[in-house]
Amino acid sequence: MLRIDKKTFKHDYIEKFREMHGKDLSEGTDNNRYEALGSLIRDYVVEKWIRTNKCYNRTGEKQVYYFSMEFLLGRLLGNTLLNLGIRDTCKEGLNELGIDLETLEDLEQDQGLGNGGLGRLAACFLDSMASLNIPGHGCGIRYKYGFFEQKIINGSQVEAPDNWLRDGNVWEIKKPDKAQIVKFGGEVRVESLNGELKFTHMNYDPVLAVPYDIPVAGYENNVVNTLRLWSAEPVNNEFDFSSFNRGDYLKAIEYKNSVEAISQVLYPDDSLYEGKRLRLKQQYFFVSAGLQSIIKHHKKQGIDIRNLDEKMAIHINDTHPVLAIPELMRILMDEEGIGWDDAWRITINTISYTNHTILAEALEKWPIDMFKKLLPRIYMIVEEINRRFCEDLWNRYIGQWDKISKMAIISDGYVKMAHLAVVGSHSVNGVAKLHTEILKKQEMANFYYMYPHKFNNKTNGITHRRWLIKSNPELTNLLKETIGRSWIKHPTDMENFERFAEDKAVQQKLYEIKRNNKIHLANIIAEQQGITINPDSIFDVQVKRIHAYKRQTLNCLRIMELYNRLTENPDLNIVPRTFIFAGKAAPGYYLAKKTIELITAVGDKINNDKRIKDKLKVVFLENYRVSLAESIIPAAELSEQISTTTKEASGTSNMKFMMNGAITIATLDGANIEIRDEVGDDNIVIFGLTEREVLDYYQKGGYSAWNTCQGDERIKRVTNDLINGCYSYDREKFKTIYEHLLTYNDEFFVLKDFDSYLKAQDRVDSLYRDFSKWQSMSIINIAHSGIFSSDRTIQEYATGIWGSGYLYKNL
Ligand code: 26Q
Repeated sequence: MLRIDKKTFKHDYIEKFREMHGKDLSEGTDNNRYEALGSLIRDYVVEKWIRTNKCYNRTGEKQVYYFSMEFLLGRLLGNTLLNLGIRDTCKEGLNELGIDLETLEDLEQDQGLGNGGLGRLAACFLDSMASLNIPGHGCGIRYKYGFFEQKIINGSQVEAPDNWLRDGNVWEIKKPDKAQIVKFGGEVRVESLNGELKFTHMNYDPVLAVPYDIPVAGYENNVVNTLRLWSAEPVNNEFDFSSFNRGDYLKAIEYKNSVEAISQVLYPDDSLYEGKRLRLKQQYFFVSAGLQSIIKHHKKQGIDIRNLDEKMAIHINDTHPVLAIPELMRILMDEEGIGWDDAWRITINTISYTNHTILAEALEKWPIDMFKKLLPRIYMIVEEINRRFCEDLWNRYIGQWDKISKMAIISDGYVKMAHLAVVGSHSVNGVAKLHTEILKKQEMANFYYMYPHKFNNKTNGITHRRWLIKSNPELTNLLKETIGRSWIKHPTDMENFERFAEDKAVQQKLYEIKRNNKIHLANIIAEQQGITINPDSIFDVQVKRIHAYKRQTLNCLRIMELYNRLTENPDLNIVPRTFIFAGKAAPGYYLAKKTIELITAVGDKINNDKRIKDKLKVVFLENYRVSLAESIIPAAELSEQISTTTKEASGTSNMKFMMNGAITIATLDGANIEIRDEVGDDNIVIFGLTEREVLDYYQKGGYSAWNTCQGDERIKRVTNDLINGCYSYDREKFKTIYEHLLTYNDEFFVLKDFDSYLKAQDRVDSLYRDFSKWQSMSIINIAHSGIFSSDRTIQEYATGIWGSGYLYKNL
């Protein structure tokens, strides 16, 4: 914990402000004030950072490196203050200076270097590693433009660049002296020297990788770990304008642009995987830079390179950083002179891999030609890994050519990254129990049969520091008042809260807290969208990336059905509801963009229909991001987790909602199953096809969307409403959605689950009418959410995969 008293803080702050802005505090803008505060807090952190690093060097404990293309951190100020244990001091100190801390916190741009779940998971993991005293660091790319900014214009998504660095970034420190060279293209010369092969990479295009370090402070434990993000720059001597003639000058500019393109922008996760050369470049760029710097660091610490696997663990977040496997082999063999077998042992022992999806169309594979040209030496190594692996397969599965070619790393003209990840690592994990079982039984069955010891489950988690303590301070206080503080360091102690499930006073308090959070969100909605919503209606929320498998359409069709019932019978007795949606569609994903248009069109119609007396409101909040999620989730009462069973690997927003007291309506998919197991059937609302039923349809066929529609008047009517002008004068506007559901026999079973979903929603309505029942459900959900803290997840990774952590108790 940082020991700073209010007086010192105020003094430091005033000084910092003057030094930074060359004027007095009273003359500054809020932005000036934010910058000075951020910069001061960074200074505070730096001291602990230096101490932490010295300590790591002194004790030589195993270091964990989490490699990820995405880190979706959101804002850092509030959480850093919280973890340093000085948020209250600063808040009071600023107050005395006439400054509101929250106003300044709201000025910080989100660091949005991720698409969604996978990137946010990486951010939660960094927070948990630091908080659990684990020497764990992030390695990724410093994209100049993060995930695009979403605007809703005339009901449709429009993308704008996310220029998050425009006003600078107080949290990063550029480290030019730690820059690395990454080599692309060219060719490899192979020579035989004293009977050994020597590989020399020639005529390559060099790129300078420059690191920017961001401190990751643990919760009240003095640990500060590092997130290192790499930025691509031209190598200096290649870009000396004065020595170029005109032709070379243009070439030099081209070179500069092509280099800078590497860390220019984050790729959006598209519905269909496309092998874009620039993305492959990004992947090798950060993996190579990261590994080079890690190995140099360890050598400087005097460790024997042959024991590298005892001193570091490298985790790869999905296959995106899988080139870490051949790159580590390259460094060990070509630069350190180690033979293949030893290099392979070190590599396998070092690398572990998490799979985040079973959607076959999302699996990464690269055309051989592209791969070979861009990364000639890495390709040779992958070829050799593949050759040895296939030799193994030939010995095991004599004559089974089909199986061998299915499992090969290189086949059908492609390099298959998931296969490389399984073969080149010692651990492969899924992100929820069901997901891991499906990997073992279906998607990776062949690999599981061969390497059963590699496969394991690590159910995802979320950091309760950001998603409860920081974002829901009133609920945090209620927990402290009722069960004390132990849950903050031991989140499963939240179970003690269950004792209050039937306590009327606590129920009432919980209700009031939720209502305050709802009013706060209602104000944001009024300000942003100009829509007035009723804080006494049920806040029914689905916020996540827009994707067919997540089935926002199911939710939307059900709203349309309810609306039909209400227009026929305006006195229909339902609890008023506000449906809240938010989420981004990949720019090239037509159906997802149409889904947004449908939601906004349904909203326009319903919100302006006087007949239904404000019983329903539909809101689509623009530009979903971490900071917006922090306002939405504490206000939610119903959490929509309605993906087609088997498709959502885990989900993590489901855990955030639960921790904030929302009741979940869900299919038995991903981590929803584990949430159900925790709270019991009475405290969650489950509907829909089971895993078995879904897999049977996929394997044996037999689903007819058309017949399902014909057999249900409600479905007939709502699907017809998509094309009869009900929600748009342009009858073609939602035709794609209609066709996807009916003509193409929707592979996500929206219509099949419709009836069961409606019944589940009716159960929600009647549960909500019973005040005491609803509050007690909410309490039970909160009480059982501790297991979904990413602290639990990280503890499992550390002991089960990385073999790290338990030292550094007393920094
Ligand atoms: C791939 C190729 C080209 C461009 C983009 C991509 C790409 C980028 C991001 C592919 C996938 C992603 C992200 C996937 C993701 O977020 N998956 C989610 O991971 C969460 C954390 O484990 C799970 O909870 C979710 O269920 C899963 O969907």
